[in-house]
Amino acid sequence: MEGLEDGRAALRKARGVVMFTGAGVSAESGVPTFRDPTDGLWSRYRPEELASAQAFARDPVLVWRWYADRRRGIRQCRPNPAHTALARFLLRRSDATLVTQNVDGLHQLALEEEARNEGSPPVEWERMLSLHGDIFRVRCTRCPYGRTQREPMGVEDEESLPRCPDCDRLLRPDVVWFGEVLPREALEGALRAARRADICLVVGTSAVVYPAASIPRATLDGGGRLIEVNPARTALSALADWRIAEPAGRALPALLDRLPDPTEP
Ligand code: BJW
Ligand code: ZN
Repeated sequence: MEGLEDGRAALRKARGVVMFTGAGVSAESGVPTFRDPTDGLWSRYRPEELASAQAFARDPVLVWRWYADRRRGIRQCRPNPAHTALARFLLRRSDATLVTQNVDGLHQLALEEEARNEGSPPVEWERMLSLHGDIFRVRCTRCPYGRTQREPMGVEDEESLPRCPDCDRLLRPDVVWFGEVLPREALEGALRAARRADICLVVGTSAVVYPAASIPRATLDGGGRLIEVNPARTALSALADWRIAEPAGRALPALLDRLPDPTEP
């Protein structure tokens, strides 16, 4: 794997590592990406046509059916070797931060499982940051009501749309749509960690959606370097110091496993 040995050497020496992930890290778990070609049910829509408040206002049944389908699919999915390698690295390296754009919860699941296997305490919240929300949470479109809801939802028509138990308005997925602001503390924490990091490891993202895509750029601005893991070239490839053009589930265990912790004597 080209870039692998140099990438490992750079990670071994680095102080401060940010791992920035997108949909590609979950592809080998069976979660569809947003912009790779597919022939699935939803392939004729672009994400902008479904993931926005305007789309929801226009056709809440269509948007909720998309989310209900995705929730059903993701519920069957398990973390893959890429999630596990990232979780182990995060547990072993106190100078590492994981920043994800994904809403599928698979990083969190892998982290819980690895922490349990290794008998480690959970990582501090500021080292596992989700920028685009959680597909298994719902919140009210009007009042502060919100909760985690993992059970399947059957959405067929207007009448079956989920409604707020407090004010009866429509509930929506607790995710960040186009035109909406990202959770402030998570975005600020991610940018702060990225500016300080020697290395940003970018995995499975097309890096076209902002402000998330400014995270690897913050590492470059701070004088750090990029490692990209992605079978396809992206908006960031020309800026990467090392590129590993392989699926994440193959590349990440080879890149991250058994790296000594430079912060330990
Ligand atoms: C593999 C693999 C394997 C496959 N291994 N790899 C600056 C410039 C231009 C535009 C803007 C800008 N700033 C803001 C904007 C507007 C907009 C934006 O960025 N638009 C661009 C698309 C043009 N941004 C926003 O609106 C954001 N909000 C905002 O800016 O607020 C401020 C504001 C408020 C009010 C007015 C004005 C400004 C919000 C963006 C929210 C994005 N939300 C979504 C949906 C989340 C909920 C849900 O899941 O439904 O987030 S869209 C979708 O894209 C989702 C993803 O997190 C995000 C990124 O996608 P990702 O993860 O990169 O996936 P793909 O499919 O694109 O790529 C997959 C990659 O994996 C590919 O490269 C494959 O090759 C690779 N791969 N298999 C490794 N096995
Ligand atoms: Zn409400």
